[in-house]
Amino acid sequence: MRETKSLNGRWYFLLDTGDSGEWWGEYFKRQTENPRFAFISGFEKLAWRGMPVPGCWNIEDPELKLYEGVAWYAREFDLPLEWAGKQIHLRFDGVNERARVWLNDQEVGVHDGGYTPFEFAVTPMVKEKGNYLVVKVDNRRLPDSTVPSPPYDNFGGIYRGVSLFTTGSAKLAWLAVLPELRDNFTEARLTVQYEVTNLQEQEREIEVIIKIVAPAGDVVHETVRQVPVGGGQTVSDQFEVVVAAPMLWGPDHPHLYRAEVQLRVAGERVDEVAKRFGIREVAVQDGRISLNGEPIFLKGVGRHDEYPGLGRTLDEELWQKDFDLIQGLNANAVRLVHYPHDEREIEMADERGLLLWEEVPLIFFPDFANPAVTERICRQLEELIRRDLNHPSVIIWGVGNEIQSDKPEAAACLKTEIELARKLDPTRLVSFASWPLDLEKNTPLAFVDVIAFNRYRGWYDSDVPGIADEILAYRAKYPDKAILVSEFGAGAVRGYRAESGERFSEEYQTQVIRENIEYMLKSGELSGCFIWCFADFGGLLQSNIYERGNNKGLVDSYRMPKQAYWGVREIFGKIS
Ligand code: ADA
Repeated sequence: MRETKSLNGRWYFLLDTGDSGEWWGEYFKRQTENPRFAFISGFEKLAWRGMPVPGCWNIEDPELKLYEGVAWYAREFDLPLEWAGKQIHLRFDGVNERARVWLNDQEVGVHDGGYTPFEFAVTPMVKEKGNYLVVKVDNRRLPDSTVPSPPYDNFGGIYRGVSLFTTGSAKLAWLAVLPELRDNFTEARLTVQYEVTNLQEQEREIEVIIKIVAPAGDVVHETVRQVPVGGGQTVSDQFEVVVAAPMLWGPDHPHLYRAEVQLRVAGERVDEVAKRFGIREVAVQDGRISLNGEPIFLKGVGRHDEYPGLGRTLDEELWQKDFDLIQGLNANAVRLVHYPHDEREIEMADERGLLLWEEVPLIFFPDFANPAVTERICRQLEELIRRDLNHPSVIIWGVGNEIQSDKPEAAACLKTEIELARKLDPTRLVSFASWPLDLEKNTPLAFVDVIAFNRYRGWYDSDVPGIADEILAYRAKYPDKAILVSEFGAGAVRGYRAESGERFSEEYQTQVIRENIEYMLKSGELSGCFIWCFADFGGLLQSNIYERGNNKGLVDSYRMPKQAYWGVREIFGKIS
């Protein structure tokens, strides 16, 4: 019953290198009583230009390739006639990195964090015709920033979709279904959590009808609850459902259940939402990751959400193609680096039975002495977990990458994040991709379920066979935790072939990956490994005569396989 109108397309765009746009806005407003006129004349005076939404400004204009700063987006829109009397909501799927939004000259709200969606209820300020929407986007690295300039590009802009949607007088604001398996997997207890928003001013009783629909389409459970909600308030509620003989989700059988929710007020249907979820158990048992009670070895790659000429604005076809290529490697797992990816990717992984590590953008050397860093990253972690709680493909929350976890302030941030992740989601594993630091000093490892470390033996470091002893050292210190190598690999220029095994040749890349996996497996203690990385990508860190960006991909940036792609396909094919 929700109706949607896309606001994607060509928007007005204006660079604001001096961050003076808000001053100009006030200035134009003083010149006219009519804010729309002020906005339009502002367009003309300031020479706005066009920009696609979704799109990354760094891609659309080569001169903006390295631009980190403020820019303005604006567009006009009318509402469909049949939306009269409905509640209207405005949704952004992703704006990097801070957004401030105005509709018809009224401030709608702000959002901080470049990779998670956000919504605003806009009914009081939206009109049938001639609405103007203005968004200030800022991707500067401010003191509380959690990502450095390298190792990947900071694509700015409204790079994921924008839309309007309708509801009736109440909205299902959120829904999560968390499974717990019992009695040797013959029974699932589902904790159904949800939030309902009353969009009217007076308190009302909202009837919530939730159906659980099995993969084959039969309704296995129905609950009706009466929830009193104050005017304009959001109320959370939860209850439990037992499902007998559940069809478990797994790589070979990605069965998906559905929770169908309907809200009614005085008998009238006011909102309706369906969310898919899976029933499966991921755990660490005897130092190994297990899925539905069976140990599973993660054969994975790290993947950036990036494509030449598109930046982070990929589409359905490209994601499907990437996942085809990844599954063609005989891989069963993907580490989605180094920030929350588009939710559509997660849905595809659910459908394909791929296992995911998702992570927040916390890298290298943020200023952990600044408490805003921990607050910001925790907010982003919470938004990611709330967005993806229902996706069975997600098995690990990654709370950081190569930060100085041997230093007290970074360690404290990780601890806070880990506690938050566990509180929000007791059903998944928590980890972070560590540097290979002194084991005694790397204290946050004590808090994770899965020890994960990035290690480039054969590339930045020597002694490939030493990876086995390194894994055993982690095992000796942490007998019960699972252990993963979260990054390893080597660079290669596609087409640069050298039998003699020179660095940056396709042969050398294949050899480094092959040897690393051989010695990792010799340790006998590993739960999986993620090759760095699936595809070549941009970024300033690596720039030399062989690469501009990072060419450790098994495929190049246009997804053309290198020799290592076929090598890994063979190696992964032999690991059960
Ligand atoms: C780090 C980082 C990756 C990648 C890698 C490399 O481990 O986590 O993002 O840049 O270095 O290729 O050197």
